[in-house]
Amino acid sequence: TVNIKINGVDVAAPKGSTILEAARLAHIDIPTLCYLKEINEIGACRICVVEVKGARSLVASCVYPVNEGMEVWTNTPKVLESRKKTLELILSDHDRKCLSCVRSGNCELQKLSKDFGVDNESLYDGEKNEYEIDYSAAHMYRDNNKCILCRRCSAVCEKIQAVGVIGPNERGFKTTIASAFDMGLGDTSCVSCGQCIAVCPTGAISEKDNTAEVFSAIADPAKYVIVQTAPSVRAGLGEEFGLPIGTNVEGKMVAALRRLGFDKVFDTDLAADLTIMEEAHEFLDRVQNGGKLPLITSCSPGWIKYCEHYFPDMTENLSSCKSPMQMFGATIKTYYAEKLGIDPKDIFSVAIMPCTAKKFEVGREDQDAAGVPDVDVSLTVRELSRMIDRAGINFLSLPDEDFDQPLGISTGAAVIFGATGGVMEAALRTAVETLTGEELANLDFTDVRGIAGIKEATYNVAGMDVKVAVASGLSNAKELLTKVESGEADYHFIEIMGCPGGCVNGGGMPQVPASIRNFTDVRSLRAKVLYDLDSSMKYRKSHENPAVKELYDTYFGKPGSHKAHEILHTTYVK
Ligand code: HC0
Repeated sequence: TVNIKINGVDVAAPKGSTILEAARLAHIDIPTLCYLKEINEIGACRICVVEVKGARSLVASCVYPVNEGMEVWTNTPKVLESRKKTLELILSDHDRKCLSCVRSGNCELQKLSKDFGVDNESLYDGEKNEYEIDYSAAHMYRDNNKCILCRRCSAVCEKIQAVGVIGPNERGFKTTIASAFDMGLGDTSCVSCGQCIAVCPTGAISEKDNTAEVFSAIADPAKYVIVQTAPSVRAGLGEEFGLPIGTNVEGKMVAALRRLGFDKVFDTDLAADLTIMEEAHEFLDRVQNGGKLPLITSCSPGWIKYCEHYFPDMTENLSSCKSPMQMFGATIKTYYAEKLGIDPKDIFSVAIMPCTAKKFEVGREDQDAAGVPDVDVSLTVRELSRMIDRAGINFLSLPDEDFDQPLGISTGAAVIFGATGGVMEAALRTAVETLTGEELANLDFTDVRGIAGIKEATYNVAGMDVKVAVASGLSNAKELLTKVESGEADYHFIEIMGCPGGCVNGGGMPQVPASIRNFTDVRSLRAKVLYDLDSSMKYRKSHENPAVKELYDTYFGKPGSHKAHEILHTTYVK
């Protein structure tokens, strides 16, 4: 350890710590703006400056390492004045329409301005840049008038997602975050993962808001409006209403959706079970009949788009299964429409997802089993919370309610889809029992759990060594697939999720400010909600789901049937 003094108090910090990290040990939060741990450590914005005895000027605490005997002051008038001035300078080229901003109330710039006593936002006004808003992408827009050039978005895009379609253009006062040649984002190979939205401190990047369409559909007496909710939504929605990260709000979420006026509130988890039935069948079929291996999961639309753009030769490895969201939508507009005697055109199908790429996915080709889109609108968790607020629903005081039946029945295997490794574990539970014909003694495949970017395991199943791998975050996917392409690795089955940690850390989840994100493992806290649910559920294997059995008995026949293929499977483009 290294012994230092912060504001006169002795602190022993691990060697190699930054002043920012050491200050946390002394119960002092130094404010940051550009700093994102392991993603953007550039010490550029100067909000985190502190005084260090003997240093010629204020230092950026996010990148400055501690040394034995160092003396640091985090809140002298000089420090506080410097932070205030930095904020005033940022605001001098910021559009400041805070009242109508999508981030009003959880904007990091707004909070810092208040904390540091900015009392004249226009103090340094002069020439101002004016930018057109970029609406060209299917899932989001970029408003550079609100961009503070922190580079958190471009760092996550390039380093974590290996996509790199946005970055700084021009120099000095003219610097903007944009795509090469100022192309619209929709014209680039952006994969719609939304990780840039998740890390943006201001309202410069946001999902396209589709809430008005949903309010209209609910108000239209001619529409039968059905909503489904993804596994991770229950593990994140509570944060929007002030609950701690890692709170399960499944019951209140269902109650809120019912009060918003949806005709049926169903669970995407049921379709996750259906996906496992189809995908496990596909896997066994490929193994037994010499099909293309490794089989790679296809439920994460950001990953699918990445594969199509960056690994086009591997699209044949992708499972032909639609994602659970799309399978659910397709089942609603075929099986359920028939059951209710409603024309699928009169059903409006809404999905609540922790994902922005799902907004792109709903419009993909070959996602319209009944001749109309399987899913009409996909909303992020943030949009759902906006709807709940707008409708005046007091979320925290709601009772816990259950999903509607029969399409609300699910299993533990399904709910863990939201965490990296969950789809693999769910598939193994079903594939192993199918292959061996015996009941598993232990359902927990712990080797594929946890937030490591790449996980590998080998399981001996009925005499065969099955090699599996799991990757989340697209730079990890790239690393894994590069090894597969070169022949360095030979797996049978791979799960890939576009976002690091899986859907629990999706681009459509509540935005967690850097002040929390830098010191808390948000992914694990949210994933724990799903694993706790799994271990408490009556059914923990997809093939045990009674609603899924009923669907096969009365409609699809068996996994991999012709009808299942027509409705539940899809194709890809190279
Ligand atoms: Fe996911 Fe899904 S698990 S992609 O991460 O497979 O978004 O939560 O809904 O479709 O089920 C997201 C989450 C889903 C789908 C499921 C899968």
